[in-house]
Amino acid sequence: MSQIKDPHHNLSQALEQLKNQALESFQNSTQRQELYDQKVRFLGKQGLLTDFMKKLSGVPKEERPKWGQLLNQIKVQLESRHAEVETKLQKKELDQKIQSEKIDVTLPSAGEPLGTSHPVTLVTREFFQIMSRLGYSLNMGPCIESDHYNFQALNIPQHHPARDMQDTFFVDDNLVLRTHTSPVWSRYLESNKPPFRILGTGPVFRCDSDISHLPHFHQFEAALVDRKVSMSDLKGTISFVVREFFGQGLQTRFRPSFFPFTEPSAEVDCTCPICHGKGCSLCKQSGWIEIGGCGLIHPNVFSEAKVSSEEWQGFAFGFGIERMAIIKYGIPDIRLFPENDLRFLTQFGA
Ligand code: 2U9
Repeated sequence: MSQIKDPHHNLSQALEQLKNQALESFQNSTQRQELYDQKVRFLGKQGLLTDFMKKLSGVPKEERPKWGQLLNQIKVQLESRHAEVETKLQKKELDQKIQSEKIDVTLPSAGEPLGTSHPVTLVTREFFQIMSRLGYSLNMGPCIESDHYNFQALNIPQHHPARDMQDTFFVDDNLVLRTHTSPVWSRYLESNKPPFRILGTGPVFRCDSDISHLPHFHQFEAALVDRKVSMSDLKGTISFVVREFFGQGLQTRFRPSFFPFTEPSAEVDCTCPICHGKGCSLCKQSGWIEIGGCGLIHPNVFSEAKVSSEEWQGFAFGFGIERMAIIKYGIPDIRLFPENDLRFLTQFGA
């Protein structure tokens, strides 16, 4: 202010005071809002510095540029202090935020609930474990299967009435969604030499849906091919598997039946694992429950795969996985399986 001489001494004193007051207000602001209010108060369009400029109308014309320059310097000085304090307050705010949101990464997690295995997986796994102890190994095949492997190679030629029994989903004239896991067999027989013991399992598809049927369900099949295989080998194996799976002491019985790929064929019942033969709602008071089908492999299946049925015989049996789970776990409705409702799924083992 030394360059401003009297007679405007009062004016320059007032300006100095205004500047110091503004610097102090900025400096003392503890919140960004407070700082902003002070900026408006001093530097705003209707602020004290603008007011001051208006007072310069009383200053002689030749001195006005000096005053203009001085006011500008003060404005720059105030803006720079304001920016400094604002940066400081911003940092303080950020530090406070970081402090309040601080996460202790060393704390133990709240924990995610563990998933459980689907009952279809549990049953498949258990059958697999039982059968692998008897020397069987698993073979997989495609879900979209050719007419040849799904039907023809299993003694179900064109126009055979058994094709109607299977409620097939057709992909095109030659491809179907496999209606059973037996095509695994027709493929295996073609390129492997007996003797062997093989399992086939996985999803199968049938155009059928009601309280006891799903259009997409799972089968588990086993077949053994060797010399001098008889029905008694088959019955012994199934009885063993049923007892291992449902519990010791259960009886099995075989009712004559028909499947195109086995001859003779039988349906398999076991004493109801719930009431042990006394009669209950699951077995419809009969004491017996149907669990699957079986038979000795039909000679036509062997000849389709160019295997001599004179030299080799075999047995095969199949279970519906969902049906096994319904019986074992007392599941009331087959439609629960594909729904993926956690209230259902979490009732089963890990
Ligand atoms: C070959 C020859 C024969 C597999 C067999 C059954 C009987 C059977 C059903 C049980 C319930 C299917 O899910 S289900 O509806 N399966 O009744 N399956 S014999 O027979 C074969 C397999 C392969 C080479």
